[in-house]
Amino acid sequence: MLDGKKVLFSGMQATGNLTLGNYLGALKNWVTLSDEYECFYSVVDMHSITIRQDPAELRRRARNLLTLYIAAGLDPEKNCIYYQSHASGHAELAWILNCFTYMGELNRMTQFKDKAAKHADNINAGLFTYPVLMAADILLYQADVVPVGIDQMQHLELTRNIAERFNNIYGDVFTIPEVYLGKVGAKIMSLQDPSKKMSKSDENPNGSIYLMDDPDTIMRKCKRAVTDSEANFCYRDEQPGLKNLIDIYSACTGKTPDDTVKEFQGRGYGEFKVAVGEAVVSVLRPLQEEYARLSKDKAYIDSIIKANAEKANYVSSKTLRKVQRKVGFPDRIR
Ligand code: ATP
Ligand code: LTN
Repeated sequence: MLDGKKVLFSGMQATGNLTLGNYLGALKNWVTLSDEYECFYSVVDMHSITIRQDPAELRRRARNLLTLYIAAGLDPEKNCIYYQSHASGHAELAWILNCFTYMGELNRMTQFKDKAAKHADNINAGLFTYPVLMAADILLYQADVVPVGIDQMQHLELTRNIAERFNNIYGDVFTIPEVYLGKVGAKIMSLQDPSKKMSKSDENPNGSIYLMDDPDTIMRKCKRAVTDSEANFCYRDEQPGLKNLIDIYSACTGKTPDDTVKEFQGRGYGEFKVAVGEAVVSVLRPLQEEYARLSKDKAYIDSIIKANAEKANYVSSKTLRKVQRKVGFPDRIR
């Protein structure tokens, strides 16, 4: 609890251009939940360097992402929107938690296996302990809830295990966080290969809709989306391409998949794809306009970065000091 409200933590990496999957699976839920919780939304730039980055590019993308959080509708006066690297407690707690995490646990992480296979020339220790830094992010703010897409469930489970292990030894230090998955949109698939999740690091740009794509591009990608030849309008796993489009349409319009099936039953896939494109365009247009406006206001964004870094440090240092005492680090002399 913070100021009488439950705490929410989530973050995204500033690697690549955000996709509709990131928006529907994560960002959109963040906005919905932001009134109810005391929220911390981090641009997790420390996680980004587990993959080699161009420094200027990383700085630029991190700022763009932070601006995008605000453009998506998160009020930075109410929500703590900040860079992970501006709050030193993340790294300090991660070190301590590393000492409470087993190699065997980290070895089981599927994201590590995927990323290690993709970047075989740079399988660094940071990539391996990535989930521990993520656990530190969450536990540092005593988060009750963490909204993420399905792909992050395994990391959340590990976070809970580490927290419970620590609490069993030292007493109730950490809040055990719950995952929050949206009803639709928790796993948006590639438009070109519906067996793969839509991902910002996909080499095929036609598989993903990027949040900054213009309306023509969005429409073209939707029209070209891979579907089946059954021409039978059903919401089922055997028709993954169509199912994905139904998820996208439903998440963008606020309808349920059942309602969407009823609405388009007996109409052609072609007509449905146009409706999907229109629904996506109308969700993204206000976001793009707000982003363009905010990007020009350097002084405002700078003031948010400064104020929220202070808030993040203030809140997180409380947990950090408590943990340091528990594990036996000497008290500071004032
Ligand atoms: P990368 O391709 O660089 O691994 P990514 O597109 O998978 O990136 P992340 O930065 O790992 O994105 O994820 C940010 C947030 O978006 C997370 O909460 C994640 O669960 C969610 N997310 C990512 N891809 C999807 C998707 N296809 N559908 C729903 N949610 C997603
Ligand atoms: N690992 C996440 C990003 C992330 C995160 C977090 C999400 C880092 N720290 C804490 C939620 C809470 C990802 O790759 N999407």
